[in-house]
Amino acid sequence: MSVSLLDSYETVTLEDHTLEREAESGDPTGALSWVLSSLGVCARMISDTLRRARLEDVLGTAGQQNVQGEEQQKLDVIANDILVQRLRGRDGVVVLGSEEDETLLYADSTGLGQERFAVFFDPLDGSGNLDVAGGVGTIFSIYRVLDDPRDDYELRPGREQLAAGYFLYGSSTLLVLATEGDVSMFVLDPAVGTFTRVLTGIRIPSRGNVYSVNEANLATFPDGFKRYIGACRASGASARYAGAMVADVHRVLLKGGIFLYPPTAKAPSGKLRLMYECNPMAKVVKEAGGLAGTGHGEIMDVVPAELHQRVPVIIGSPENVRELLAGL
Ligand code: FDP
Repeated sequence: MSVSLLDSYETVTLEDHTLEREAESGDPTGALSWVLSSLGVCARMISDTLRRARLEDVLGTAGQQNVQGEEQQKLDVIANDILVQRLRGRDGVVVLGSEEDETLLYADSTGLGQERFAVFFDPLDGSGNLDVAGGVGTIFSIYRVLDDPRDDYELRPGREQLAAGYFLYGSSTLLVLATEGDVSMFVLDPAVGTFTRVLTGIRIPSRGNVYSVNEANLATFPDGFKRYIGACRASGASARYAGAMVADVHRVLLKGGIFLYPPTAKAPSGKLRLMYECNPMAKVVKEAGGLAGTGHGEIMDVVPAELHQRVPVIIGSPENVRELLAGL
């Protein structure tokens, strides 16, 4: 009897996966796969920088604020530079929108097979966790660009995202990627240097007993949110809050439950940003069978007015989200 070891080497990398999905969708140009592969390289560079941050003394503040008046960490700046430099030179990427940059950036690119993309990102979400080695992430959102974007690219609702997802730099580095009809998860294999697929066709549990919200703000939440959180407490649900949207939504995606950032006295329109935080997370959760709203409609239906727009967020298992919305 001959023994074959081939099965144990049968892995699907990020690049295999995206090429497969492009071929299935009747668009086998490989153009999107090229952009995602570039994001994968950025994430490997950011992950490596994070793991060495304490050793190389790149923790702490950069001594400047971003456009939204938030203190920038040195690592926010490094992660942003990595993404901007690599993506700007990537064939097909013509528009970039970052949390750390005031305005959209335009790149000269012809595009593979004339496919052109706009990429939005939060380079380092949850950067408040950096000094304590907590989970942080990179969130991204990709749109197809149809017209000549130079100087007047029009921001579009999340429903038009072609792909979206996040890298989570936790005990391992992983990627969750949402494309039309699929959510898959990849883990960075540090020995080989590839993102290897570990789950595909992810479905969020229809209900969960975890609620994830900064309860310190409870006193200034609108009444409907207060009542919902009171009901969660009374029902024996568990509270979990890492303080990084990526880490908190990732738990909800896999285990079920709800993640909230309601309007508060300090942030009357909510704190989290539509284009590079809420829309991509909404796409991930919705493609996995969950729901994502603002309290006044679906997140992905919001027509963006500006790059750094904020919205309230209610995201998670369908039964939990419906229960909250019913009481608003
Ligand atoms: P951070 O400011 O540390 O980058 O978008 C920003 C964010 O973190 C989210 O990742 C996180 O969910 C939220 O802010 C935490 O805000 P609070 O400290 O107000 O709870």
